[in-house]
Amino acid sequence: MITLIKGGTVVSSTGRTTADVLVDGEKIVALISPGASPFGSIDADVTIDATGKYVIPGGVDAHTHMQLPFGGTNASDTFETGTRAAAWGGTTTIIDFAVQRYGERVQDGLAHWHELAAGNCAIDYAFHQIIGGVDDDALKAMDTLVDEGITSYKLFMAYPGVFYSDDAQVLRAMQKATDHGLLTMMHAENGPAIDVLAAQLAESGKTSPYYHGIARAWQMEEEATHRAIMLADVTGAPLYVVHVSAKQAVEQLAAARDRGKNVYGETCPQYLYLSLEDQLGARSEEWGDFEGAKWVCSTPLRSREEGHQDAMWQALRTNDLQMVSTDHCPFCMKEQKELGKDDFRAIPNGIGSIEHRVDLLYQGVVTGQITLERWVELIATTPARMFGLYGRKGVIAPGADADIVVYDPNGHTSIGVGKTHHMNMDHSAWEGYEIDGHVDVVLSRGSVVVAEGEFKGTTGHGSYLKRDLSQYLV
Ligand code: DUC
Ligand code: ZN
Ligand code: ZN
Repeated sequence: MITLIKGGTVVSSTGRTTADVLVDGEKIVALISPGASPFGSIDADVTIDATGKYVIPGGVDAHTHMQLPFGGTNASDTFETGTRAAAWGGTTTIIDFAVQRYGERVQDGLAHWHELAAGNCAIDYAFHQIIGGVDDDALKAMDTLVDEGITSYKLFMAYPGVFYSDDAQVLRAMQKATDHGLLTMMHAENGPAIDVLAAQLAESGKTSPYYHGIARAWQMEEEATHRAIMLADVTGAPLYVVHVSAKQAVEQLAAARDRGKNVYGETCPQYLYLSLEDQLGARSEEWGDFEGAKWVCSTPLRSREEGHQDAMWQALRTNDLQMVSTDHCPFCMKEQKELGKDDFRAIPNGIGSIEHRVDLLYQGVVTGQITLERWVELIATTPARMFGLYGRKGVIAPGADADIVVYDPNGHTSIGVGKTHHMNMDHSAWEGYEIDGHVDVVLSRGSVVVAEGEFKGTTGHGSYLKRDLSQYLV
């Protein structure tokens, strides 16, 4: 089956060009300059007119949590609903987190994650491994992760009693990671200190969602980021800090990078657009000031007055942060977020954004915060390179998988007013956002999965991707 995407502006992380993109089956086979086809006229089975539009590699969201067990419930998107929503939003690959908790075997956690995902995904998927209980057995299991196609794993310096690793455990895991070229991903917040602050706030009657962010002060993120960098340095492990939200944490990463350390960081749309002040002011008829629960996530939203959001944009420009993932971890307000109605500590942590990441980041192009090329780099190319998928994903080039988005810069997308999104949530954290731009057509391995305002994909089309080592190892 031959597909031709005609007349668009093909945008890569390094430039843009007017070209037709020729797809044979699941692969891109050529980029053809206008009037320069070496194949003569092409008799395509499917022709997609991209005139006036951008043709970009499908988004790679390297941080999602489908069905994550958290706070006595599970993230509300399944692999089926979450990957379908991803496709709607121009994301064609996710890297989700297989879970191991203390006392569980890593192999069992991973096998369970394969069971949840296999046959249910609309787009391709890969896994990182959460190691939520570093013990001898878990360390031994890390020896075989690369063979499973899992070349990165996540530790938590937060959530004591759930996923938490103390410094000794972090150190031992990082030592093991250096043996195998695994990339260490770190949730960098000082969990034990946060839990004390959170308990003190709750005991003094400060129980609304806003206090989640007060307890998880930026100092807790800066301190843990610094500690993670030092532990990584001592072990020689490369480090990737997830969901960076505090400008002081970025300063720690930038300072380490300036010293030549192999450290990286991502931020998420919520830390670019939403603030602690927004959360304090959130009210609705249905939920009163509990409305702010829709924005309870960790790391938390930060103060706009303190300039954290501007600092995240700046770091994306200066490459002190290298990419943008969602940390997609949706919970409904009813029966899920409302578990913490009387105590913010019981609100399941997470925001659903998988459908909106490509659009939300494109607003950075519209407002002049980032270039068109940097947009592609942040949402597709660097995630693919960082997590061992580049060549197949993250690029429009001969030999790559035909994961392609036709993006209309003159289109418009209204988010979340009523049920306008496709994530399995009863609300949207992005309600009211008006987007300049629109995801028009999405291809996943050569198959059209979104076009003409319709989902045309199939559950089960998505394949498991065994990943190579990160290209950022030195
Ligand atoms: N942060 C969240 O907001 N949700 C899931 C886990 C995490 O670290
Ligand atoms: Zn985390
Ligand atoms: Zn996460």
